[in-house]
Parts: sequence; C-alpha cells; structure tokens
Amino acid sequence: MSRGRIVKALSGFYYVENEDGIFQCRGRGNFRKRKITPLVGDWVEFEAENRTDGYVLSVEDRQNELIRPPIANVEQAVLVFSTEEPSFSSLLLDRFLIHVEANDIDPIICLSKVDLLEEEQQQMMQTYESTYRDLGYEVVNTSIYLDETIEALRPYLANKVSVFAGQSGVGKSSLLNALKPDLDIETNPISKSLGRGKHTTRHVELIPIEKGYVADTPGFSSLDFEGIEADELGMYYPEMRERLNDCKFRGCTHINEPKCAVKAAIENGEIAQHRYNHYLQFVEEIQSQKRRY
Ligand SMILES: Nc1nc2c(ncn2[C@@H]2O[C@H](COP(=O)(O)OP(=O)(O)OP(=O)(O)O)[C@@H](O)[C@H]2O)c(=O)[nH]1
Ligand SMILES: [Mg+2]
Ligand SMILES: [Zn+2]
Repeated sequence: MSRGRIVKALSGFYYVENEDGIFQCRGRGNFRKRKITPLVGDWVEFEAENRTDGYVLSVEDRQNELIRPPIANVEQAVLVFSTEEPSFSSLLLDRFLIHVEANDIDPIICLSKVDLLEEEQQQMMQTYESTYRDLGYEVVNTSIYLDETIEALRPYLANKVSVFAGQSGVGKSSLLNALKPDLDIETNPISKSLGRGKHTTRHVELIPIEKGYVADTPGFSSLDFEGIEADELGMYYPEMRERLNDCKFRGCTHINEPKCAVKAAIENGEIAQHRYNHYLQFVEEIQSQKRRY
C-alpha cells in the first residue's frame, strides 16, 4: 500500500501520483455505497501491482473541496476572466470570489485576452481592476500574445496547488500552454454563433509547474451557492467583513437595518455599488433556493 495524490480523473479511472510515477487506479468497490467520490487533488492510499490496475483504497480528509470545478486541497484559485470573447462579467467574478473565500482558497484575478481590449473598454476595465485591488485581491492582466504578461503570472504559481477556473473560452488551457509550451493542451476558438466557448477541456487535471501544480478545468457558466447561507455571505465580502463591528446591530445583514456601516460606505463611495447590488441579488437567490425545498 502506498500514499499518493490523484492528479487526474477520467472515465472512471483515477491517476495517482507518488514518487515512483503515475498509477491508473479504480475506486474501491464499496466507495459508491459509502458515498465516497475521490476528487483530483485528494491524498489517497492505493495499491497497485502494476501501472494500470491499481485500486484507491481510502481518501484522506480534505483541506477543502470545490464542487465546480470538482477538485480538493487547493491553495489558490486563478480566476480567469477574459476582457472580451466572452466579455467580462463582474457578477460571475463576485460569485467566484465568494466560493473561494468560503473555501479558504486564495484568489488571483486573471484578466485574460487583454490584446483584444478596445480603447473604449479600457477605462471600464481599469476601474474594475482598481476596485478589486483595493479589496486586497491580486489582479494580473494577461495575453498569450504578450510574453511579459505570462511571465508576470508565473511567479504566482510557484510551490502551490492552484486551480485555473473560469467560463468556457476565457483561455485557461491557452494560458497553461503559454506557461508550459510542451503541454500542448487542446484549445478551441469560441463559437461565433453562441458567443461562448465550446467546452474544450472535459476533465480536471493537475499539471506540475514551478515546483507546484496547476489544475486545468472545464469551463462553466453558472455557479450556485449550495452550502452557503445568506447570513454568512457578508463574511465573504472583505469590504463588509471589515465593517462588521461598525454596524449598529450585531448580525446586521446590511439590507434594511438602520445605522448600517456598509450602506454608509456605499453612500460615500467607499464600497462599489455593483458589489453591493450583486450581494443583494445573491441573498435573494439563496433565499429563493431555500423556499423551493
Ligand atoms: N486574442 C486572444 N485569444 C486568446 C487568448 N487566450 C486564448 N485565446 C483564444 O480563446 C479561445 C479559447 O481558449 P481556450 O484556452 O480553449 O479556453 P478555455 O478557457 O480552456 O476553455 P474550456 O476548456 O472550454 O473551458 C482559443 O481560440 C484561444 O486561441 C489571448 O490571450 N488572446
Ligand atoms: Mg480548456
Ligand atoms: Zn450593516
């Protein structure tokens, strides 16, 4: 028996890596009954007589786990958002940020395809950029056609397990190819008729890079708040978290309460209106999800 990390999951197989290499394994027979689903990133005990017929015997406790993309034990998430094709969505970015905050994962905001940015949108993107920087998030601008931007991203990946997450077509796989040209991962032009990607990447895989790992993942466009309660949402907004003690009422939800420090900060421009609007939308969404059950 040995210990290793799942670096890829595909067609019912788990690919487990240890110091001797990678072993193709199946899950132990009783996993399904015990509702155990091994994830990429998991540390496992496995048994393998050869490279292709191993068995994952048990899964160690996880530091964290994401449902979309399905991956465990991630330290950092590179949230890839293209400025164009598909166009930037601050709503989706705020959703992602809440998920990584709730899972104790450090986010890096990567604004990709900056070569496509038209002059008219530059001002808007700069405003977003400084909003998120002011919240304490790292923001990196990249284009696979500008080597210096790829090199600016590289140091963030050293010695860590990072996941590249974002909508289909934003250029996650392209960025990994640019960082590590021998990878040659499949990428695809976005569909002109749909205006979005065609889901080129279909599985999650950990790739060794800079003495760490990066996970390429399939893109997705929706992300719900399963497992996140409306009243904890404010904890995942740095600008609300830091004002928590300034609201008059303990447990203030920053919606209808008087003497709310968050609403005061919106009034005087210290909190971005779009962040708060999204907050209201998310609270509403979580509540209506609840009502459905
Ligand atoms: N102009 C420009 N195009 C890019 C850039 N990065 C990626 N693309 C293009 O965007 C398209 C989609 O790129 P992918 O890397 O397949 O996107 P992805 O995020 O991996 O998509 P999924 O695997 O479907 O989730 C391809 O046609 C790329 O050539 C960039 O920096 N600039
Ligand atoms: Mg891809
Ligand atoms: Zn408040």
